[in-house]
Amino acid sequence: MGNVTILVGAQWGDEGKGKWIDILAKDSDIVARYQGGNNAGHTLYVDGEKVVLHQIPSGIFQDKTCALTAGVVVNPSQLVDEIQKVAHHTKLTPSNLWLSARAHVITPWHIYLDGKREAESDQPIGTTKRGIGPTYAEKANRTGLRLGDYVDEARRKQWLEMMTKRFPEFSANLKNQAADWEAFHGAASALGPYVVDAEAKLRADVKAGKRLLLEGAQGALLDINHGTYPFVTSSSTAAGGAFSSLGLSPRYIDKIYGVAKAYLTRVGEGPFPTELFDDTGKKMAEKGHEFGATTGRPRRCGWLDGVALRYCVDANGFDGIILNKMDILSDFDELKIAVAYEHPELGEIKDFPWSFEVLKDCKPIYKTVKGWSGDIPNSGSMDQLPQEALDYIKEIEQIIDAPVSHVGTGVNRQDALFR
Ligand code: 2SA
Ligand code: GDP
Ligand code: MG
Repeated sequence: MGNVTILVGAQWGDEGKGKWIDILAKDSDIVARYQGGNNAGHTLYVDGEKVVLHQIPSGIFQDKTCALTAGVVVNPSQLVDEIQKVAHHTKLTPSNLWLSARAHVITPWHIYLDGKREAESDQPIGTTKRGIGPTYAEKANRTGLRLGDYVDEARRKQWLEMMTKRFPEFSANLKNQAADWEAFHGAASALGPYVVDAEAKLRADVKAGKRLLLEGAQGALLDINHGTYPFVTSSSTAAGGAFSSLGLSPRYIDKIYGVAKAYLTRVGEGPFPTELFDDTGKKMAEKGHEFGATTGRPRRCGWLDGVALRYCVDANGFDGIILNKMDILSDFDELKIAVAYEHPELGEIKDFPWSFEVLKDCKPIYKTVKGWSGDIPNSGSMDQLPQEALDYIKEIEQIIDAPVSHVGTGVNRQDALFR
């Protein structure tokens, strides 16, 4: 049996990964992020205080060693701010925070390009405008700036000179966003001591038997290869992406968990067959406080999509689904789960389509179950749930062909039910 556990968002992000990483980190030695950047917003409550983490792994409040590996993109000045933000709880030092020298760096230029593309495109993606896409594009183009080079002043300057030669707009950007560039340069000396060969350190520890927990960001439906392209993020969010980012053999895997909301949300553009535009959708958004944890944008809400979730189970090999925010579904007369789609030309579709052009015209075919009223128990065993909630879970398990292993019942680390 391996000693690496992966926790992946099983929908379009914001399933509650932060809270669950905090819970699962208790039984881990190291927690690592393997993709994404400060587009992520992972919310947890520590002693009643709300903390939103964007780059630091959510295991930090269990005092675990934290790492960002090669597949992550890093906003340096924002990371320095975040290290300061958590300092009153956990002091991060080079011994408990490892930043991969191979991770690519987000610069003010990439943030500018992200905003420009969104503004000029006739099909905007609804990005977080954190420069994520342009930074990964630069990486794929083999002209990116890696963290190991960024913290070396001479190599950082060399990269800037190369960019100035390549892009006439680059010099203007250096001037127009002088304050951002100043913060960018200013963070290099602060981050320098944390930048290491994180992958080599992780490999050594995993081989020595330490338990590693991998924290996915965004969600499997936003995966660059397997998500609802082009309405996706620019990284490999799914379980398969984790090992490539780590430079570790997949043979070390133990468990893969998928976190899913008991309903569904999406922030940004792109098709969402079970989206609700009525009072039921509004009720979910209000009760669930569905606003982006990074941008504050309202999240779109709808019923659980069993077709999409079954696809994610299949594409990630989840051992268990963590069904989160179950408390939000109390006091709905009935609950719906999409079991298939109806397409105007293709008829009934049971498998999640690869094309967003098809997905956008799909109407859900629902299975309706009875809801429950009143609060559900906060902690303990899943058996204590009202019969209707147990029936809802059973129905989901049958539709997605995977077990629900945990249930989320509130924002705190103790708000969790176990099988
Ligand atoms: P980007 O910025 O290039 O990664 O955007 C591409 C798409 O990916 C979506 N995306 C997200 N979806 C859900 N949650 C994310 N994090 C924040 C949160 C979002 C926020 O925790 O709430 O605050 O708005 C996240 N990050 C990226 C994005 O909406 C695009 O659809
Ligand atoms: P992440 O990106 O997957 O970590 O999720 P976000 O932090 O973006 O969004 C999840 C939101 O749901 C946060 O505001 C959490 O505090 C909240 N949350 C997490 N788990 C639960 C739960 O079981 N019940 C309720 N009501 N809220 C939860
Ligand atoms: Mg989030």
